[in-house]
Amino acid sequence: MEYKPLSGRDFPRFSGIKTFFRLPIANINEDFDVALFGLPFDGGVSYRPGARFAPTSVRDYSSLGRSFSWSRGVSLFDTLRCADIGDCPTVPISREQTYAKIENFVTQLTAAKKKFISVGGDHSTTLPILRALKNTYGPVGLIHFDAHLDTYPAAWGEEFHHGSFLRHAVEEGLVDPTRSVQLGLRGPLAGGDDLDFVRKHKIPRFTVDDIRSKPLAEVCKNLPKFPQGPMYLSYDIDCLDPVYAPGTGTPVPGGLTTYETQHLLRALDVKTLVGADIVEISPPFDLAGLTALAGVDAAFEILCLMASGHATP
Ligand SMILES: [Mn+2]
Repeated sequence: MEYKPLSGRDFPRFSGIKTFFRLPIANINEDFDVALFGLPFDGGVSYRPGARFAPTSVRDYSSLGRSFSWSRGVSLFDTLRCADIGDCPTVPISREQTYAKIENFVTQLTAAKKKFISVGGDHSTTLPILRALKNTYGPVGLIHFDAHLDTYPAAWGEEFHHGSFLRHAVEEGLVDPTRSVQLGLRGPLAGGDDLDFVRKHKIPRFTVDDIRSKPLAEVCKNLPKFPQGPMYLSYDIDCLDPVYAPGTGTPVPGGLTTYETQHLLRALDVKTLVGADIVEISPPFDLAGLTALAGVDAAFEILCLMASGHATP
């Protein structure tokens, strides 16, 4: 098996069974490098639901995906063997059972020595992924694209929701804060003390103001480098301005452009990216597929980033 997308020359891009990037469907233990899978769960949202439908929508729009990165000069699917392994099982009415299933699913992937991109799902799904990674790799470094800090306290008496994954990840020792960075943050916040957690743990941050205050090339040059240790990337689509990603649970005006996130992703210097997720795409609130397409674009850039190092931990 070659693990390459179905040719757009033989089968037009609107035809064929919809998998991520028209890749073959595979079992976890087959001989490929990177697994793409869906994570259809939105039981952790605090406002607009719908992210459970994201894997289907992103698969659909990924039929537009191409292989050759012009900026890197790399043919992605010649460098990395990628496959769609279907969806992680979830329980729509139980966050607890879903967390157990996600942790088990990702543990199988790491046991099979596979890197992966998960297409969520709301941001609460990142925590059980990080728990699974800790069992294999120890604490990982985190590259976190988001409008929100995601270090918020319990909501309605519930600790685990889509705005608290990072607080739990740090408190549980799943993430090494000093080997991490947050990008795309912006206000308004609930209160000034929202920043206490990230300040206390010294998590480096690039707000949208930080990114816009200098030429983009200069910002890209000054991003932190991650030359060692296993790294994980979590891409919340709401890092983008709602103009670029209207279909999301908690949109925040004043965000990044797709062009800026492309350049930030290309500028990252990461030796070993073991996994990534793209979360918070809500197709019922999408317009003309813009948000799903932005998710496809992020997936492509993240796969290119994985291909750029492709070191095994
Ligand atoms: Mn988030």
